[in-house]
Order: sequence, then C-alpha cells, then structure tokens
Amino acid sequence: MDTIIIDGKALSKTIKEELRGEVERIKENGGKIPHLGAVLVGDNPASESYVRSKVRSCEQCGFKSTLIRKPANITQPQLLSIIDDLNKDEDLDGFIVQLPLPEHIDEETITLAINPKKDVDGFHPVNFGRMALGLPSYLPATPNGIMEMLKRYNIETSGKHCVVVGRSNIVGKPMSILMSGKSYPGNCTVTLTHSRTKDLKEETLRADIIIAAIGIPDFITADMVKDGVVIIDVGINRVEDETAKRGYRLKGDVDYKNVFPKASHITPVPGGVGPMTVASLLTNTFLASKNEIFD
Ligand code: L34
Repeated sequence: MDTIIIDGKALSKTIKEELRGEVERIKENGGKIPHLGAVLVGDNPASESYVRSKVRSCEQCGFKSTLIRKPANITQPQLLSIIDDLNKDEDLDGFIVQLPLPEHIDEETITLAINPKKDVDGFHPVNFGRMALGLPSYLPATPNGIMEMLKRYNIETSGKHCVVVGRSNIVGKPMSILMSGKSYPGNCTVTLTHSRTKDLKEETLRADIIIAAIGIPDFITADMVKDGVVIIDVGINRVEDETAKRGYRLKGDVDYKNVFPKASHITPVPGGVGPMTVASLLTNTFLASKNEIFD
C-alpha cells in the first residue's frame, strides 16, 4: 500500500500564510492586529523551544506577541498577579501559560485564573465544557491541529473506529470528545484507552484511526495495527542519541519505520502534530482578536 505522509510542517506553513493574508487585510482596514501573550516559567529546554516557535510564528503571521519569562522560583501569588495583569490588558487578545509548571505551582489554579475569553489554549473548564457540548469555544491546540490535518487530507472519519491512546486533559480526553462529535471530522465510534486498559492490542487492532498520545517512544508497534490504519502520532519524546547534533533525537509514540508500511496515512515526528499545535494556537488568537467565540 502507498502510505501518505501527513505533512504537518507544510500544512502549518499554509495555515500561517492564510493568517498572514488576513492580517494584511486587517492592517489595510485599520483593524485590530492579533496579539498573543505567552508566559514561560523556568528553563525547561523543550518548553523554551515550543514557546520560541510560537513567538516566531506570530512574527511570520504579522501578529504582535508578548513573551513574559520568569524564573522557576516564582511564587504562585506572583504568577497569579501576572495573569491578572494579562486578563486586564486591553490590547492582548489571548495568552497562554506554557506547561508544565514547577512542582510548587498548582496548574489547575493557574488555568482557572485565566479569563476564558483570553484562554486561547482552550484549557479553562468553561472552554472545555463548551467544547464538550459542541458550543463555540477555543479548542485545545493539539486536538484542533489534528482535526485540521484530518480535514485537509480529506480523511474519512464518519462511522470509523477511532482508538485514542492516553487520557490527558490536553490531548486524549478532548480528542475523544471531538472525534465522537456530530460533524466532520468526527462521527467516529471512539475508544479511549489508557494505562489500565486490559488488552490494548485487542483495541488498537480494531482501529481505523489511532491517535497515540501516551508519551512513550515506539509504544505502538506494527503487530498492534491493522492494514490501512490512519496513524496520528502526538508523541514528542526526546531520546538520547550521541550521533545527533543536539545529543538527542525526537521520537514519536509510534514505531514509525515498522508501522509505516501498514498505514494508509501517518504523521511523522518531528514535522507532524507539533507544528500543527502552533498553527492552531495562532488560529485561536486570530479568532480572539475578532471576538468570534465570545462577545
Ligand atoms: N500551555 N502548554 C500549553 N499549551 C500548549 O499548547 C502546550 N504544548 C504542549 C506542551 N505544553 C503546552 C505545546 O505547545 C506540547 N506543545 C508543543 C508545541 C510545539 C511542538 C511540540 C509540542 C513542535 O513544534 N514540535 C516540533 C519539534 C520541536 C523540537 O525540535 O523540539 C515537531 O516537529 O514536532
């Protein structure tokens, strides 16, 4: 079978060019330039790289961006006070607090402090709840990026069996809701699997679409998938590699090399879901600048 590689990098570039065009029109008409804020706490190298990519992408689209960097020893009240300022900043359309946060800071408290109208990550319970009910909301960036990939590659989802591996609040759980939703891409029969699933292979072998978001390199192996499966690999695991320039290599949750020949479509790592996460964040920020989700 000829496997189609879902090129997230190229797709994110297309989406960013579309946004850039929109921003140029806004500039001509003297409208509001989209403005994204990002809070980065500590110096986790992966977080730094993702946030850098978000800021750079804002520049590419003609958006304004504000990056706030704070040391890992910032207190929770100090961080909450920054969020309060960002909530009140009238020029700022939306902002994110990059996760993970240091141990002494409670992520739930932080997420709850963000004004849902500015929650372009879609992590606040108001947005999550609206998403679950099928109401207009900021969709979480990674799941939304995956929906966009399925759409732009015209992948049939209606009536298909989708197996989601991993139940995190930011990927697995929302993904299972979106894929079972009553519109395209969706209308799937969804199985949400996790660490307590009894026979995972039995589940994945029945899948037409597998969304792997478990955070373990090469977790989904060729014997676990059927021919013609659509593979969406959310994993971005850093594995040591002395021969690599940076001393590590990025690996997905799927054993790409061996699963590839069985798949009808597959996302690579890097260059798959990761860049789409960034593109979706920009789309949400654009919507926020137009007040399209909330008024
Ligand atoms: N608040 N925290 C908040 N919002 C988010 O949406 C995120 N996420 C996840 C981690 N924490 C967050 C991201 O931004 C994951 N994530 C993310 C963003 C971008 C990329 C991967 C994950 C990405 O661009 N990945 C590239 C490779 C980057 C590299 O070389 O390290 C790729 O091609 O997969």
